Amino acid sequence: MIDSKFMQLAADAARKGTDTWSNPQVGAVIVNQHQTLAVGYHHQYGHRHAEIDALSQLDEISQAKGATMYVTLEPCSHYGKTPPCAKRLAEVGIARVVIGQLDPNPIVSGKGVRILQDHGIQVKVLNDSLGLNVAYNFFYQYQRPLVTLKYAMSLDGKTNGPKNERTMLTATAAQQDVQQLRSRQQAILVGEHTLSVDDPRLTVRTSEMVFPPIRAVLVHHVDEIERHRHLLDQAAPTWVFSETPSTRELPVNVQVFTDPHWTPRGIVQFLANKGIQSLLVEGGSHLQADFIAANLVDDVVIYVAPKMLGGTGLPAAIGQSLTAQTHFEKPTISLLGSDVRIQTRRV
Ligand code: AOF
Ligand code: ZN
Repeated sequence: MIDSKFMQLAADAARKGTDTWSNPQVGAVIVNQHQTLAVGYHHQYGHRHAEIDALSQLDEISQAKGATMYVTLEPCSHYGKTPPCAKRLAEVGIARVVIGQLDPNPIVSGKGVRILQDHGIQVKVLNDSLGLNVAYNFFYQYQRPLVTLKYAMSLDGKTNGPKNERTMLTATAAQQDVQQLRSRQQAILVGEHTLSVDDPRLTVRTSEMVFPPIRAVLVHHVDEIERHRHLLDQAAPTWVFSETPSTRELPVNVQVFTDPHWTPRGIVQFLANKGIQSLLVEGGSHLQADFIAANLVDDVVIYVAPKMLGGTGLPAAIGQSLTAQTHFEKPTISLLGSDVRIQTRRV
């Protein structure tokens, strides 16, 4: 009971790390005699780990002696960008470590706990679901990014008006929510039709990110990108999945990956090899349908705007038929202004 209370505090701290890229969000709390002495978290990719951040919040490092650390993820055992946290906790005399979940990353997994125990530290693993690092956990379990499908539609199921022009369906609150959703992704993918109709910027504009999601676009010919100059700016990396190689020099943040037959599975496998843990598929309808048909949709976030478009507007996810229905969990539904947000995960 007491343990889960302090773990919640650590989890709340973890969520403050909004720019951790492929690293997990981790929080740590140092407690002695039921008193919280320090709270820390992993602020940004490449920065110190949560445990070290918490230690640095102590008035005196000697306060760590005999204390309990609550940490949402197993302390690391490896010399990475920083030395192993498990060793540091032993050095400063932490007596007990309560861990939210074991680290699925094979460079750590179980080894952190062993170091702690070898140094006589008492270890307890709660295995409570803290809801942290969903994509990180998924990536190490399935060796591919977690794919989220997102679209906004009208009450009559259309994503665009009949004239093939950009149709703003949702209002401010839902648009802000999309920014949040984007900020939690490592890559955002759109197809050529969406590029030409919506000309999306594919950036996070609500917060400054050092590691913004990669803007990934699937096009027939690489030159298509030239018509969307903002994708060539420095705001984020741009990865172009094209059938043809580039014939001219592109800015350094733009990379072209050529394959005459890119498929959803091919793209997902390619991203997995690059260590990408999360992918948001934003559109359009045909690309979404291809991901559904390939059974590559893990999460969906759908916004329904209280409007009718009628006529011949493009419906959501239209394309190949499925051989079997894909089932999703009971959805979470919320109201954002006048728009309905539906989120669910594959069963
Ligand atoms: C973090 N933050 O607070 C903890 C992590 O690339 P490195 O050297 O920073 O190591 C990243 C790995 O360290 C990560 O995959 C996870 O296994 C472990 N723990 N990482 O970024 C933290 N505690
Ligand atoms: Zn560490």
